Amino acid sequence: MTALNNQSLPHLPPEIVVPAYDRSRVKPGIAHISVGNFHRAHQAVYMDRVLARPGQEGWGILGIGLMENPHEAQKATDMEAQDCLYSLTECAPDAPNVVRVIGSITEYMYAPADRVATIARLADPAIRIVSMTVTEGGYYVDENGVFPIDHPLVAEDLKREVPHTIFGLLTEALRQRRESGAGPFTILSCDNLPQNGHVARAAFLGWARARDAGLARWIEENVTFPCTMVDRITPAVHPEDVKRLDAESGLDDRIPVFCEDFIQWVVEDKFCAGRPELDAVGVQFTDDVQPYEAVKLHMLNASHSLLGLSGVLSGYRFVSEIMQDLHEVTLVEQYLAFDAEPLLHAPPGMALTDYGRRLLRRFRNKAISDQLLRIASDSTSKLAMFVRSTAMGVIAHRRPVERIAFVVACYAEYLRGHDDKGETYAIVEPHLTDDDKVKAASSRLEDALDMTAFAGWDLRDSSVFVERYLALRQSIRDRGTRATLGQVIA
Ligand code: CS2
Repeated sequence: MTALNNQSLPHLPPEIVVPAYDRSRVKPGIAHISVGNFHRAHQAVYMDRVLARPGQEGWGILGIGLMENPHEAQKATDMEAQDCLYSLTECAPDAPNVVRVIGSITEYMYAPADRVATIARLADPAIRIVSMTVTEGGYYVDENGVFPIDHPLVAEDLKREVPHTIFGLLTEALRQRRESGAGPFTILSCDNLPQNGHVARAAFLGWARARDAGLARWIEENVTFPCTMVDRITPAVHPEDVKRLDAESGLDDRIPVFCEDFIQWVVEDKFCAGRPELDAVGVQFTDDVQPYEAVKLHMLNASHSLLGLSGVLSGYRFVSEIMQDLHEVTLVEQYLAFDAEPLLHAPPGMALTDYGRRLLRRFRNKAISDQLLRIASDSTSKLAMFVRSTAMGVIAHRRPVERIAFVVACYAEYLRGHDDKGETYAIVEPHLTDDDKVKAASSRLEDALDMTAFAGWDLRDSSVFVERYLALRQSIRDRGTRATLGQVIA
């Protein structure tokens, strides 16, 4: 096994693709908050392509770990041990896997180790973009676009002199930049949220206003928040995947990542402090990201949620398995054709039916075999982003509520933590409140409609919906998820 670091890089076997540039000349111009697998398989890949272009060496990435936990601390140690290099295995359905070493992250900081130093680094004028992947629930903005300054985590952090949250860290860095004359940086959300730039803006301005109204005004006038649509299926990496990927690559990589071969990034061209030449490496720039993001979230991510929740309950654990089940595939096809697509406007040059067909092909890719539990995780936040507007549209247009009622019922049942066969699984729901837990467990099944996940969906206003939801949820309990699904797609 070959170690992976700057020294070994020139000596790796020729079948491994390595950075086509001199990393020692690269300096960070982007700071990325929360360097998860998705960032490493997506934005870092585009930046790896950019850095191979002349004159772009000021656009390396400074990775920043924000969450204070042993997993994040370990990630920082591993990144350091490997000079921030890692392997990415790209899996096409019909061709051998391609292993690339990605070199675009050139520095890494674990913020909890020294928050003051992290803020100072973000205040350095060399940093011109701060991007982030903090998950769907990481912005705290509610269904009315309001940032809740009385949320316990936010309220606690607002009192700290040196804040811990992303909102505090970036706002303090912006304060220093304003004072030093370094000017603003662009705040670039790379999370799966409708209008992610607007949501990020609401969150950061909400925080700043609560802290310092003058600074908030400066941020409002100077900082830009482009909207983006990001897409690449990137499974979780469990210890057994590390072993498998390393055996395949021959590298002793502690932090390998794997993903599908497809990649897409659509970005609003609104960068207040300059940007790298991403347009030269496949990123689409547009004035209006909304139609792209709506199609992606309401077709791809919503299909994922349908498969994840119903699949886990039916006893499946992998997307490649579930795609062999015609009932599940039909559920997705019907949802796309009858629920999601009629409410969407395709972006120029895109046909929704083709997009849907391509999606199913991507899901069938056996070479990646994504985990359904990864997809189902944090449905508390995800359903609002992926399913809410379709659900409300279907109900408002008085169309059949069958599939919407089914996914709502599946979510409530999934929270019970065991599938049709009685197998238990770990529920990862960081945004589920104690009150949600009580409602999910209540014997009055309609109580679940008042959980956080469904805030603002107005589900109770539709008696047709409520009736179907109650019947399907009861049927999942009595007859099992798969039998109930048979009824839903009939
Ligand atoms: C998935 C996404 O987590 C989820 O719910 O739907 O992570 C999905 O794989 C990516 O958005 C694909 O771009």
